[in-house]
Formats: sequence, C-alpha cells, structure tokens
Amino acid sequence: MPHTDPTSPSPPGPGAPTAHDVLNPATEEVIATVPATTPEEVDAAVRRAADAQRAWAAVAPGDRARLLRRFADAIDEHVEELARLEVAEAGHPIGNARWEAGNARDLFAYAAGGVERLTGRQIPVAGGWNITRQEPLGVVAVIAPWNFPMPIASWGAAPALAAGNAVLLKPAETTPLTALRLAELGLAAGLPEGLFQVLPGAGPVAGNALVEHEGVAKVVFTGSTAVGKQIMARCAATVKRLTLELGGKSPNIVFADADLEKAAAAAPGSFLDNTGQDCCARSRILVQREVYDRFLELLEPAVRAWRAGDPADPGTDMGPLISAAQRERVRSYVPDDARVAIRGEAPAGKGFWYPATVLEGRPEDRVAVEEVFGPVAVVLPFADEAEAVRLANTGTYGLSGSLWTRDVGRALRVSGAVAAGNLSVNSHSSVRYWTPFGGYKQSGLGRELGPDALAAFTETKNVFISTEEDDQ
Ligand code: TXE
Repeated sequence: MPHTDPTSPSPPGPGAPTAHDVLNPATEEVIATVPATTPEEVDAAVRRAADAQRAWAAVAPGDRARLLRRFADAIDEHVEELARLEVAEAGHPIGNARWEAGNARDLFAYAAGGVERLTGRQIPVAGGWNITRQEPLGVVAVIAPWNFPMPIASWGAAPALAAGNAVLLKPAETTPLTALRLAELGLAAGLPEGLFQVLPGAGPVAGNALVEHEGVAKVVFTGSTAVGKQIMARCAATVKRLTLELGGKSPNIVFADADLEKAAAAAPGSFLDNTGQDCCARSRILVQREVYDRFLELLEPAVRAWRAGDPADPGTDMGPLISAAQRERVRSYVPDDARVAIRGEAPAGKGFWYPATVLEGRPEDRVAVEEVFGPVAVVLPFADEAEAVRLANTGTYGLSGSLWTRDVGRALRVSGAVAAGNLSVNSHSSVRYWTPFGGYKQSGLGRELGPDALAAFTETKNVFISTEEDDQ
C-alpha cells in the first residue's frame, strides 16, 4: 500500500509485529498470543465481507432480525464465559464484566428490533411519487478500544449489521479475546460466513489498512483524540463516513444546595469505575466554595471504601490499569509536588495497579485539563453558577458531565449551558443503549446508540417516479 503522507503510519516491514501477546493486567502473565492481521489479510477480509454483505442485504428484514436475536441469545448463554475472558484480558472486576457481556447481548437484541422499523418515507410531490429509502452502506470497519471491549465493539457492530452492512471489527491490541469469541458465537448463531469478522492487530497496520481501504464505506472509531484526528484526515481521501467517540474530561459540578451526602457517596464511582479508564469519567470535581471542605470530608471515606484487588473476586470494586504504559501515563499526571487530598490503597507486586487519588489543584493544571484515564480526580472550587459553567466548558472536550443541585431551574439552566453530549442531574448515568451518546467539540463526531443508531449505518436515497401520462 503506497504511503505518500509523511505523517502516515509506516507500512508493515520486517519490524512489524506478527503477533501480540495478551497479558492479564492483574498478574502480568501472558494468557494468549494472537496473530496480527496484515494489510493483505485486511484486503482479503474486505472482499469476503463485501460478498457477504450483498447477500445479507437481500435477506428479508424479519429473517435478519431473527438471526440477530439468535446471536443475542448466544451471547446470553455465554455471559459467564465472556465475562471471565474480560476479567482475564482487561482486569475488570467480575461484576462489571458480567454487566459488559450483558450489555453486548442487549445491544444486539435492541438492534434486531430496529431492522423492521427502518422503513424510509414517502413524501408527497407534484407529478409523481417520491420514495426515500435507507440503504445499507456496505462494509463497515469498527475500530474498538480496550477500556470496554465488548460494549464498544457492539455499539458499532450491532446497529451496522441490523441495517444490512457487513462488519470488520479491529479490537485493541491488548483486548482481542472477547471480540474473537463474539465472532465465533455469531457464526454459530447462523450469521453468514464473512459478515462479521474480527481482525486483531496493530492500530497503525491493520487499523490503518481498514481506514485507507476503498472497499470500506464507514469507520466507527473509539479511542484517543490524537488517533481520531489522524483517522478523520485519512477518511477524507475516500470521503468515508465516520463516527468518532474520543476522549473526555467531564465535570462533576456540586452546588452548595445539593444533597452533599448523596453527591459524595456517588462521586467515587464516577471516576474510579473501570479504574478511571472511562471516557465519561467525572475526573474534574467542581465544588461550590462554601461547601468545599465539607464535601472533601464526606468524599474521603467514600473513596477509601473502594476496594482494589483481584478482579475475579466478587467483592472487588477496582481492578488494575490495562498496561504498564497506561500506568506510566497516569503517574505522569501526579507529580511529586501534587497536592494529594485523598489516596486509596492498591495491591503491591505484580499487576498494573494504581491507587485511587484525589488532588487539589488549579483549573490550568495539566491534570485538570487532559484526560488521565486512570483513577485520578482533581477537585476545584467555584464561586457561583456562572463560574461553574465557565470551568465546565473550559478545554477541548465535551463528552459528558454531572450536576448536583436541588434547584430545578438551576439544573435546567446549567444543563442547557454546558457544552457536552451527555449530562446527568443528581446522577452519573451517561450510557444507555436506547438513548443517544456522543461528544461535543473534540470529544467526537456523530452519535451512537439510541433509536437513530441504525440510520447512522445507512445511505439515504431518494427516488422520484413520474406519474405523467406517456402522451405528454
Ligand atoms: O488509544 P488509541 P490508546 C484515550 C485515553 C488513553 C489514550 C491512549 O486517554 O489514555 O486514549 O490510549 C487503534 N489507525 N482513550 O493508546 O491508540 C488501536 O489499535 C487505525 C479514550 O490505547 O487511540 C485501538 O484499537 N487505528 C478512549 C484503538 O485505535 C488505530 C478509549 C484505540 O487506540 C491507529 C481508548 C491508526 N493509526 C483510549 N492507531 C475512549 N474514547 O473511550 C491506533 N489505532
């Protein structure tokens, strides 16, 4: 594949890895070695997918829905197995991992329900009839990250398949095992050969080959903003359709009139869940000045109550970080002179552990501006509603956020004023498969999930049929 752009990733040469070791991040043991897909193999996969897609698009909608429901049932029957695989490759606590496998199941079941409702429209016009159809795009590439491997892969794959497309899923180098198992379950459930393929491998090799391939109609990417920007630029070469779900630096705004006990009890989950490796993590805690000290007092025991340890133990709240590199990255946000307000415990020894950490700081500190993607939050005081909104809107991200208040008018004003795609009031809930999800500003492009998810995997075609009589 020719690479003329100097910023382009290097083509795989003799130095490119031919396989990736998958490590258990809680023990650092190698649990599998997975071959890396080459650009030639990506090309062959795209051709197979295109053939499968043509046949799939011709299947009656009711039959497509039935097959996707069977796939959802197959996932349901294997929730425990998939969850255990997720614990092993991603280090997620078993309870979270079961939820994630269940979420993948729910996504396929929900998407199946949309197949027969992708109906198009008939819009009245003069001189004929006018039909608007929603046609599948063709082959869709889903490039997934490692932080929620099963849910995020399914956010793209389920609606894309339901809308009549084929899907090529490129999982993250660190977490390919659940994706490979999902593809096996899909085949066993009756999905046609070639329709849903998993292509493990390096982002700059297999991922980039998908992005640059002319036979791929759309890319759905979830990952870092830096790689998202590169992919967006490369998609321009073939005017590929693109959905981006990038990073976040979400605020958790606590007003003085809030139920402080409730806000403090909920705050740890909002930045410690998944060890903070969550694009919606509320890692900037903005607290109104008059309740700042009281809130920190309440927050401390709540943070300390989070138990970090063996992810396979059902009593564990927080597992390790995904890799040694991620732990180094997280460490870099907590310099020696950082003002540590709260620090939790983490296991010593093997595993990529990092303790829950709450810092006091200033809005311009790097840790208050950049996505940490680890169990680290910064607390910042604010004077009034205007300052809270200004701080919340600082920076390039706009994915999600929470606000805690008992004043309904304030809840609505602030929800309207904060530039983010997903907000919650007196809650930290952001992601539901039946409501839209995505970012403002540099947090993303387009929306996933919700009732319009299938439409995002279609091309709109308008057909005019003249009813003029022939003799005119
Ligand atoms: O992400 P990458 P990384 C953020 C988070 C994290 C940081 C780095 O802040 O600390 O990104 O994580 C594939 N062409 N998020 O380095 O590299 C790659 O193989 C095509 C936020 O792991 O963006 C993997 O499958 N694909 C985020 C996926 O992109 C490429 C989730 C994500 O990896 C590619 C993850 C290329 N040139 C990280 N380079 C979220 N929004 O939830 C890499 N990839």
